[in-house]
Amino acid sequence: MTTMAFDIEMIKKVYAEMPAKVEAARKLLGRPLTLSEKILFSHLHTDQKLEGFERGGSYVDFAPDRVAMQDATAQMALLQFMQAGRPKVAVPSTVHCDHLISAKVEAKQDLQVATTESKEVYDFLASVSNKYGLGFWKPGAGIIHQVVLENYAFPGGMMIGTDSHTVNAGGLGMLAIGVGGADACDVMAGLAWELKWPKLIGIKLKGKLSGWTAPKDVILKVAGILTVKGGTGAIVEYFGEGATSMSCTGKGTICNMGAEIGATTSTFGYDASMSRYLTSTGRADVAALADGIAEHLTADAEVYANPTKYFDEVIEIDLDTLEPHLNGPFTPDLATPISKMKEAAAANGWPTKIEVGLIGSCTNSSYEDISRAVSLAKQVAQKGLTTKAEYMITPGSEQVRYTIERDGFLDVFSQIGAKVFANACGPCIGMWERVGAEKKEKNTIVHSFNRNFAKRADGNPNTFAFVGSPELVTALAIAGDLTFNPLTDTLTNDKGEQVKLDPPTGDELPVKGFAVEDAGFQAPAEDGSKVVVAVDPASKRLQLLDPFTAWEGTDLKSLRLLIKAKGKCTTDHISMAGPWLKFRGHLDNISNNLLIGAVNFFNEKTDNVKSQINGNYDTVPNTQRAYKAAGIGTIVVGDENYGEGSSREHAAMEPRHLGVRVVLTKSFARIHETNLKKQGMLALTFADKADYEKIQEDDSIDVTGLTSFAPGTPLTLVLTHKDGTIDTIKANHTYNQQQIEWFKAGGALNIIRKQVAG
Ligand code: MIC
Ligand code: SF4
Repeated sequence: MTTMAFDIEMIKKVYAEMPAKVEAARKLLGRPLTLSEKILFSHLHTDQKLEGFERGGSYVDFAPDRVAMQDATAQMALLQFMQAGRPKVAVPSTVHCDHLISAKVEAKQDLQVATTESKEVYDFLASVSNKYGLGFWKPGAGIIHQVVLENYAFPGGMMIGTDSHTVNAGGLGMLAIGVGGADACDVMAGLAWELKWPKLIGIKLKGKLSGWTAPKDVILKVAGILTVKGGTGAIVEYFGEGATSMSCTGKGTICNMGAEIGATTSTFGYDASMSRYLTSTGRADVAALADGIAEHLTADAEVYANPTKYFDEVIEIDLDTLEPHLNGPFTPDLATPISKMKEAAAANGWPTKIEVGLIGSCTNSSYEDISRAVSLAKQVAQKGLTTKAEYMITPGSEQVRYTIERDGFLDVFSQIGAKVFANACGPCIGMWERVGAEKKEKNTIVHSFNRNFAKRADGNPNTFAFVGSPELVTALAIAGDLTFNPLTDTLTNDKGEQVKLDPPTGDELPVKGFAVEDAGFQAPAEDGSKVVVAVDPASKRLQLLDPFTAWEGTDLKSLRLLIKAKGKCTTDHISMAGPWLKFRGHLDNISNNLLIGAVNFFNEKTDNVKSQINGNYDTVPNTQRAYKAAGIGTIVVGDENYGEGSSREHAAMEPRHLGVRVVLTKSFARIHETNLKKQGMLALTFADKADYEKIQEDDSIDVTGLTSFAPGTPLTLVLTHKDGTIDTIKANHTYNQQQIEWFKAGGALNIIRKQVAG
């Protein structure tokens, strides 16, 4: 464990400048400030003028303090960074190897397989890190967001990360925001990072958590209230007695899963729980610095006393009465309190036998989580029970894994037949070699992860996945029954008696402190100029990037409809993970998964669309490749919240690479919309959502108004239908002047390249 925090000088500088910046903003606005505003205002880029920015309106340039990337997105981010022509990253940055490790047998063996299979990619990431001055966390070190929380996050800081769950660091009072690799590339290259000034949602946590209710239940409840798009464009700031009485890692869980409501990020004000966590993870120095400016690391008192005056929306949740929840299946916002599960499962025909319970992941693998789950696992032997479902654990970091092994928790889990997988994403991202999944049987699993979109964990579209706290998942795995309510129901033990599980208990932090032998960190070379980064031109996994072509300078004529996607179309539907993760560094190869999960509106099938070249139905990638070969541009049409979920910019680069010109939807998820713009695509929304119905399968579509493309001016789409009739519709966009330049140049990277060359 480190005895001094990484990048302490940078933290000192942020703290030294923060009070004056906060004061200037308070003076300008003439009112008390929320925590989110304090952090935003104290991270304006030096070229950004201080103004009273319009929430949900102004585009503002920021200077984040650090960048984090995980292996599945870092490849593309760093391939782009290598084109920027800089010798070193401009801000502290790290790479974390966590997404490419399969969960099959057990940690050690699985890790060995991964390091062999993905050697080329790991070597690439390690050498790029070494060359350009990035910290490198080896496979097995842990999941990015846990490692960041344990080592890098600090109250009042601002960071970006190429993963939607970067927001986890809000648990330590940061503004941590998920972005695509192109955004990370900008910041690492020393450029400003642009974000629309967010709206602010305040969530007051009344009362205190107790018994079966866990931090996870707060965010499961919030997701039920706000839905998967209710947080779009907003920062969520939590406060109240329930917030300060909760552990720092519990706050992390809440912020982490805030990605599932589309929020830009979530955060909590600095408090004693954060100080305890910093100290326990070897950063007493950061805690001391934070204590020194504590008043600036939380909102002004008037804000939390009168939240409706300062937030755009305020939600109150009473933790004293909050029930444990299960969210799902197939979407993280379908929230059911455990007491209602029996009814809900019966009404919806959800299979109630639980096959597998899985705990861990980046959002729920803290020492506290594990210790509370262990308190339930212990009761299995004590009360003469048997665990009915399979049970699996993916620890979030080597530090946590080592410590829970030392403290005997892994032994307890092994007594209930648990499998411990590598400290990695594993089943959460479809890297789960689940026996029998290929049979596509209808079945139910429960897990403490974030996402439960169709096919996500095991590739089986008939797996009904429900999200719950690690405690509830453990109780349900013991019972083997989705409708079991541990608060009221009993289980039959080996003597035939009816027994109840005692509510979970645990330790917020290890009493004996954290320990670890090899945390898995590799520091970069002081001078990386001599380090050579080699990419084999014959590689199937890595491919250097060619610049995309610039806009041709005219309106787009006779685009063909590639697909009109029906209903939910997440980034998992657009660019599936799991088996495809291995191609994340090779744009052409990964493009073979383009939109294979999206449902075609016209035949309700996935990966089956009509080609207007020959009238035949084929897969989406084949059809699009044929259009590309014929030089025909295409358009993708989508429903609400298109591109929900991940930050993976592959979901924007693949259509760009294969010749899609426009993505037209009812609405977008934030990160995906930015990713499309960055890659030089047109991301448009229906001015009238009902026009979605006007798009027909054989349409030829013109996009006009591009020669006078300007902020705030809608574009016009002319739909020529097969029978010769024409519909003219309006499409809105959110491009500002700079983003229009990206479109014209054929992508933001082309502009950076030019700046470097010139
Ligand atoms: C996810 O949870 O969906 C992922 C996999 O971590 C993604 C990143 C990726 O696709 O590589 C995310 O959340 O951004
Ligand atoms: Fe990994 Fe899952 Fe967390 Fe994404 S949500 S970073 S896949 S553990």
